[in-house]
Amino acid sequence: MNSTPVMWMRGGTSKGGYFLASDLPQDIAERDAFLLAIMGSPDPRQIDGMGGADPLTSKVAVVKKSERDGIDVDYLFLQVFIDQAIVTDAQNCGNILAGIGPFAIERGLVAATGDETQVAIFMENTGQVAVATIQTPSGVPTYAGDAKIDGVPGTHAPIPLAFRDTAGSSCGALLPTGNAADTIEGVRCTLIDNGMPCIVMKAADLGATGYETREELEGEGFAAIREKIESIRLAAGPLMKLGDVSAKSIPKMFLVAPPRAGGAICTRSFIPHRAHATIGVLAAVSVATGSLLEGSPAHEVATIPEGSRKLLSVEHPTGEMSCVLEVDEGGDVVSAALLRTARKLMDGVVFA
Ligand code: NQM
Repeated sequence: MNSTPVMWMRGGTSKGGYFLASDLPQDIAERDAFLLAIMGSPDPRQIDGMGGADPLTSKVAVVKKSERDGIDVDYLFLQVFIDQAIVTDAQNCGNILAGIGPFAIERGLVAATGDETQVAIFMENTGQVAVATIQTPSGVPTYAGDAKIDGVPGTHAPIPLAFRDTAGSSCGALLPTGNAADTIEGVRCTLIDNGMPCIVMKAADLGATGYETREELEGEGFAAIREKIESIRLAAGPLMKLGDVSAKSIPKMFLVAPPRAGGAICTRSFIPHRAHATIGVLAAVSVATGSLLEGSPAHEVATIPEGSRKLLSVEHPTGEMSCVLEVDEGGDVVSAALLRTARKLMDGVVFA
């Protein structure tokens, strides 16, 4: 296969190619070879392809009409590595998820139902469901609007995302070790999965402030801390029931610190080797959930609002992401809601 239809979209603070499943090779090895070629991987600059030499812009969504009860479309997320010939479905992506509803309507998989259209999306990577609400004032998605998300210039149409029962998406349990805190390589960590497997540590315990810029996190001065973070990640993989994670993009690594812009907690994340410019969606849900757990490192630095419906502003390098968590009587998080935006950038044909 040499070319195929694609829509290139920004989803939240990420960007990638959105394909109909029927437009890609059904054989997985063939599909992955095609996706590596169109992105220009492996090559640190991805100069011969569409990828932006950043894990946040080397992403793919594969979408099809769903045959599941009550579900509109099935969404498979694929991370295309930049400098290695790896395409992985081992992680989900809540930012790219923001573009799935508009893409599904644009491609005729879902009919618009009025000014707003709800799209129920089965996330194939983790077997869970998200509901996106898309603005469809004249029967087609509109991307223009007043919603602002940090990390994206300007304002766009709001796309609220709602999740239920995301605990244990990849690790089988919210806390795969059963503990709010474990000590790995001498550092207290929470190993948690409320939609995205994450390891949460206090920045101070690693000799960081937790307020560094993305450039500082990726700079020479942070190399020793990055090395320590990677050895914690490799040790934690099997404890999180993820096996050998040396060639996987999970778990994601978080340094947390007290909020300093009126939020609930301040975060810096590695995904897992490059620093995130903002924060992942399901990663934010997982870290926010971790901050509610007594005895966790995140709880020690977080400012948690009262009540069963908690608005947690998760600070990140370029602003914040607001997560609304619903907590049941036992203190367990049962649902999460976040605001994203998306934008159609290009609709055409891509060449391998
Ligand atoms: O955690 C990047 C992103 C993500 C993931 C990554 C995400 C999520 O921001 O749901 O959105 O962690 O690789 O696109």
